[in-house]
Amino acid sequence: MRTAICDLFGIEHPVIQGGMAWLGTAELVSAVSNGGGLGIIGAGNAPPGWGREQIRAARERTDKPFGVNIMLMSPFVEEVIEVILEEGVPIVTTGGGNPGVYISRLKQAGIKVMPVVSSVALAKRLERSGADAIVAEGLESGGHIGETTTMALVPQVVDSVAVPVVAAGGIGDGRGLAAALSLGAQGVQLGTRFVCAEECIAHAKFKERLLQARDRATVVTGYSMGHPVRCLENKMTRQFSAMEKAGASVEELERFGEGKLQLGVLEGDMEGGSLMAGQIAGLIKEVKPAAAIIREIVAEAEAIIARLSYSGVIHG
Ligand code: TUI
Repeated sequence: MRTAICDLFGIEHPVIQGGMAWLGTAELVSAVSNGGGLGIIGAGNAPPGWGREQIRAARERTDKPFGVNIMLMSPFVEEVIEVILEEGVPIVTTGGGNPGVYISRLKQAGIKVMPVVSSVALAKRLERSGADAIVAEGLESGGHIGETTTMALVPQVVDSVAVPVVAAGGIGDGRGLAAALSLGAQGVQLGTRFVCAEECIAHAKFKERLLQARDRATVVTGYSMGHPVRCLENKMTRQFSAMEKAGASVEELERFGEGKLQLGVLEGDMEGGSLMAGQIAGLIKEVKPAAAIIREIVAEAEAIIARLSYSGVIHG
């Protein structure tokens, strides 16, 4: 399947892997890119040396394009950008903040920049700053989220910018891709579904939790800090919510949260760790190779589009 996003990034299918902290490693990224999608290294809060290692390891595993996600709340943003420039990474996505001040530097180096946003206002501002495309991410997503659903946000962003838009949040299969295209998006970004890729280094217990998850498995904590985060509900989210209810300060909450993501997703502590995941977790039924995930999503979307066209739903 070919869309404007495929031409922009030089990829075969308009399926992008979300830049997941600790899980967007060379193994997953190269598998997604080799499968015709776009793999994204998740720089997260990791020190810049980690990102450099992942970039080099991904290069050894694929000749296809891949990108790096800059998490703008990281203390290492400047250093991560230096690494990206030094290593000649062709594509950058951003999350968790406004990347406006960094865009011109990245663009001057010939890098394609695609910020992830959760509002129309920021999408418009970043298009003016030179963004090549925009990911419109709804509150169904895992991790740090905004306040608008994917269904409501995507068409509003599509109508507000001229650059291609990618839909994210609550998308896990070909029905989601077909829906996103119907909303005017040129592609999709998936995180949770790719956690259940064979090549993802997530702890086996986390993958198993995702396979067991139902529609209401996730909760959002962190509203009191102005920094809502969606995770699978567990002891850690219940403790976090209790602390928020008791009026804990932002510093206390930040201290409590430190290191919890690695503890959960890498070390497999299913109750003490943070298990960031989106609402689509309940849809995921098996672990399979990233390339198979992409192939199935695209085939399913193409079949849906053909069926709708044939029955006259689209071309009446
Ligand atoms: O960034 C994400 N999702 C994330 S980042 C993340 S990192 C992390 N968080 C806690 C502990 C450890 C690691 C986990 N999930 N999605 C993209 C996204 N960006 N969603 C919403 C936003 C956003 C929010 C505010 C973008 C811009 C923004 O701007 C505020 C401003 O300054 O205008």
